[in-house]
Order: sequence, then structure tokens, then C-alpha cells
Amino acid sequence: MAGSAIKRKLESSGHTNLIYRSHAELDLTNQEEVTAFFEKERPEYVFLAAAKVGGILANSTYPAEFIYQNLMIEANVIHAAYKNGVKKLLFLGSSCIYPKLAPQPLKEEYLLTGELEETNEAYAIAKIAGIRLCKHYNQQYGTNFISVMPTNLYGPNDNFDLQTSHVMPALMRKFHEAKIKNEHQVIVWGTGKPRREFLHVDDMADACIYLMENWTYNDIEEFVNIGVGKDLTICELAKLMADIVGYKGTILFDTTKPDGTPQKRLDVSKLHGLGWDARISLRDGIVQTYEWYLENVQTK
Ligand code: GFB
Repeated sequence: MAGSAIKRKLESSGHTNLIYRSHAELDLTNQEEVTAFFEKERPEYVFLAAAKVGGILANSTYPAEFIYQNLMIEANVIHAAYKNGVKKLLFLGSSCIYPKLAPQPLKEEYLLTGELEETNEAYAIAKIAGIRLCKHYNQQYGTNFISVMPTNLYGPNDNFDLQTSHVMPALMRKFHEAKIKNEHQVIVWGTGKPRREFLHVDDMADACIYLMENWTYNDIEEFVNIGVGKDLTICELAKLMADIVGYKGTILFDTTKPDGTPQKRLDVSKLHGLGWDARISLRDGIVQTYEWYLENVQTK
């Protein structure tokens, strides 16, 4: 989802000479393949959006896959970028790198100041390693590798599998299918009380390209949050989704499912100071994504 949004934005803003590979064409966990790719193509600017990602259940069910695959991807790509003289690399992290009970909103300086949320510790550790890989390569080798920490993303090309997806696509699909099948209740995981912040993936892509074009590692100082700075409860999100999809039945909460971290609202003052602000409102973004879902994904 993130990589395809960056690709769309680069193409629509007139960039040419773009190089990409699908997962089937290039396995980023394989060091030999990554080395050969960089030596052949010699990219100058790299967006490292590839990652093993998933929602709360996928993260807690497959922690070994999440830590292993993400560490391998980051180590292989960042090292090959250094070896092949990449001018600038942008690494995408995640807001789950922050301590579970950090003060809100989350400032960049709170990294590594407390215990992580247990449902996604494996993923968070891998993403923290990626940030530090960039930092230490810059420190030792003088590279210009920047990192960004996006909040929870949503939009076209998301994963709509109910077991492995994030909350936004899961609720879209659940409410849509309940409406189509005339079902009178939809089950939402957890208590509905956790608060989450959501950023449309096209805004995220815009921010990444803006930072790549305008700012260096020295300006950014290690990494910068990308978000909207506003959040809502999962219960509020469920009601908003029901309204947009047109579902009129009951919403039930399954409290046997985990809540995850209680809140992770990003402090976006650093990003605003660098001259970028999100444009797509939550309602507009969900409406647009639902239109995409109806055209591309819905089960017939
Ligand atoms: O989006 P989500 O899976 O991940 O869940 P996290 C957010 C909240 O929504 C949790 C609740 O409190 C879930 O219990 N929720 C309610 C649901 N209904 C559903 C549902 O049907 N499906 C899902 N998936 N959740 C992830 C991390 O945390 O955030 C990743 O695990 C990553 O590592 C990502 O950082 C951005 O926001 O809790």
C-alpha cells in the first residue's frame, strides 16, 4: 500500500526514470539478490517502503516472521544503498516504535524511553533497528539516509483480510458485508476504547516525496513523525465507518480480542516546522477508500 502510493505520486508529479520491483521479482530478504539489484540498477534515491506488516492479530501471532523479515529487508537494502553510493534513502518506520505508555502526543525524542507494546514488540524492534541503521551509517559513512514514522495508514491497496489486516480495512469490509447480507450485528475487536490516528496513504506519499526533495538528514535529525496529530476511539471509528458504508445495525465489542496500546497520537510539530501538513480529512479519505474498495475488492 505505501510503496504503490509513492509510485503513483512520483508518476503523477512528472518523475521519470523510476525503478521498482515486485515481491515476486526481487526478494529483499535475500542479500545476494539485493546486492545484484543495486549493482545493476545503481539507483540514486531510494524509498524503503517494503516491509512485513499487519494488524494487531497478525503481529502477535507471527512475531518471528515480523522481526526476521523486517530486519533482513532493512539490513540488506540500507547496506546495499551505502555500498552503491545512493545519494539519499528514505526509510519508513511506524508509530509503534514508541513506548506503550509514553506521554501524548508522541514526540520524536520519546524513542527508547520505555517498554514497548507487547502485541507488536517484534515489529517495533525491527523498525527501531532500521532507524538506527540509518543513523549509524550516516554517522560512520557520511550517508544521507532519513527516516519517517507514519501513524496508522489506510487507503487503496490495503490488505482486507479479516485475520491479518489493520482495523480500518477490517471495519470497512465487515460493515460492507453486513449491509449487503442484511446482517444485524457487526463485531468489533477489543473494548472500542483505544485511540488511534489515521493518515491517508496518499498524504503519506506526498510527505515522503516532499522530505526526499527538500530536507537532509542533518535538517531532520534522525527521524520525523508523519501524521495528522488528531485521533479518535475505535468506537468512534466504527460509528463513522457504519455511517459512510450505510450500515444501520448494531455494533458489538468482542473484549476477548486485544486492545493493543491505549493511544499513539503523534506530535507533528516537527513536520509542520519542515513545511508539510496533511490535506485529506478522515471522512473524505474513508469515502475515497470505500469507493476504491467497491471497485476493486468487494466480494461478489
Ligand atoms: O489496526 P490494528 O490492528 O493495530 O488495531 P494497532 C487497532 C485497534 O482496533 C485495536 C481494534 O484496539 C484492535 O483491537 N479493532 C477492532 C480491530 N476491530 C478490529 C478488527 O476487526 N481488526 C483489527 N485489526 N483491529 C498495529 C501494529 O497496531 O499498528 C503494527 O500491530 C503497526 O505493528 C500498525 O504498527 C500501524 O494500531 O493496534
